[in-house]
Amino acid sequence: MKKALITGVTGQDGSYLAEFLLEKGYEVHGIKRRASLFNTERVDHIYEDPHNDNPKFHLHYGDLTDSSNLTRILSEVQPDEVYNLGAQSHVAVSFEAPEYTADADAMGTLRLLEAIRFLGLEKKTKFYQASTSELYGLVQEIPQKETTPFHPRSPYAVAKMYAYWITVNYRESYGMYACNGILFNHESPRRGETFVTRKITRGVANIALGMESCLYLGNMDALRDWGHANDYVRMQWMMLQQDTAEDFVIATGKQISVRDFVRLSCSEAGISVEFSGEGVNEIATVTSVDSDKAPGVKTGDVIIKVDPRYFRPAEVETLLGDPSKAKEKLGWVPEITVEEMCAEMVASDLEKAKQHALLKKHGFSVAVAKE
Ligand code: NDP
Ligand code: GDR
Repeated sequence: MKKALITGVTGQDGSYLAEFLLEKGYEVHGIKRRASLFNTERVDHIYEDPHNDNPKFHLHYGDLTDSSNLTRILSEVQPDEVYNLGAQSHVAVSFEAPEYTADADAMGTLRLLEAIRFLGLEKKTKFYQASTSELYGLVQEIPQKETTPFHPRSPYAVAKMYAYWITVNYRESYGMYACNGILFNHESPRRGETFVTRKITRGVANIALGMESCLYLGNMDALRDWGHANDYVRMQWMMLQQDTAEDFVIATGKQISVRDFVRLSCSEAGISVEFSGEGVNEIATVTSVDSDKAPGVKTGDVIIKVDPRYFRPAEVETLLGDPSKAKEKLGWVPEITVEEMCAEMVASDLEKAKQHALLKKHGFSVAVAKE
């Protein structure tokens, strides 16, 4: 039985990857951070009581900023595969916490690689690094592929650039099977609530059911190549099953704007909107509504506004990936379209909003968290 160690197992990708590997018959170990509240919601459904016989899913307390902890876990687990998905992964937050972001995202990757080497696991343990389309930043070529030069535009992207190159360096220096998946944005109902797609599907669902009246967003012109996390974790595993380690771009090859993602989400919730105004004055007004689906909204309501606080000091305006190499060499193609993904996310958030609305109706106080 193969053993995998996943950093960031409590995150969006970590939870899908853990499910995927358990289905493949792996013994899966994940690193979770200590928090003052439970933070394992995304993996609770696969949690196994450690008192059970022969559990296949194990959680270890740890942190990418603590090399002694990483070395001990690696030494205990002796994994065949390490998936380094843990990171301070929010681009906007990286401008607020640049040093911590560098520590976790850049140095954390080095700590893991060095622990593998120090423990003499460099010929046994295959290493996957969660690299990102943010490396392309100020894009030098459209679409972006494995050979496109990098120009990172945030402390997050700069930290991830170090992680990218240190992974390449350990491959070249020590013959380690270490590779980078350069993944473009990927989303799901498990996406963190402050990333734009989930912020939109959750906001629109709450607005549809009258739990919120208006959603505030930043740059509506940003263009992204959005795929589904489930398609992308499959590729993370495929990258470690080759004879030789190589880096791959993972993307859909299609892009839409934040504004279009708003339109799609509204339409899934039974709301048609029209955008007017420009820049900070842009708004979306309801032009028609299916009141069975969206009883909390009426024609003429302004449900989207721009708040410059969500603008970034340096923005990545456009990203579009070319996944040809992944298709040709690994036979990988994404199976879920952005429209299908958006429908799944809106349906899931409508379900959550309905639960909140029901509690509210019956007199329970419901606080809806916001950033
Ligand atoms: P999430 O933000 O959902 O998950 C990040 C995970 O990392 C969480 O489990 C988090 O723990 C954990 N983590 C954060 N800081 C530390 C730390 N110091 N030590 C240990 N663990 C830590 O990200 P995604 O699942 O979306 O992304 C997975 C990886 O892929 C990340 O590295 C991200 O940068 C990268 N990536 C993501 C893309 C995307 O579109 N989703 C695209 C390209 C790359 P906790 O739950 O406690 O916060
Ligand atoms: P990104 O994702 O920065 O691409 O990083 P995010 O969803 O945060 O932003 C995408 C684009 O939408 C614009 N935007 C807003 N973003 C947020 N979060 N909130 C808003 O209100 C808002 N309004 C407009 C942003 O400016 C941006 O242009 C994600 C993360 O998962 C990274 O970890 C990963 O590496 C990259 O995707 C690929």
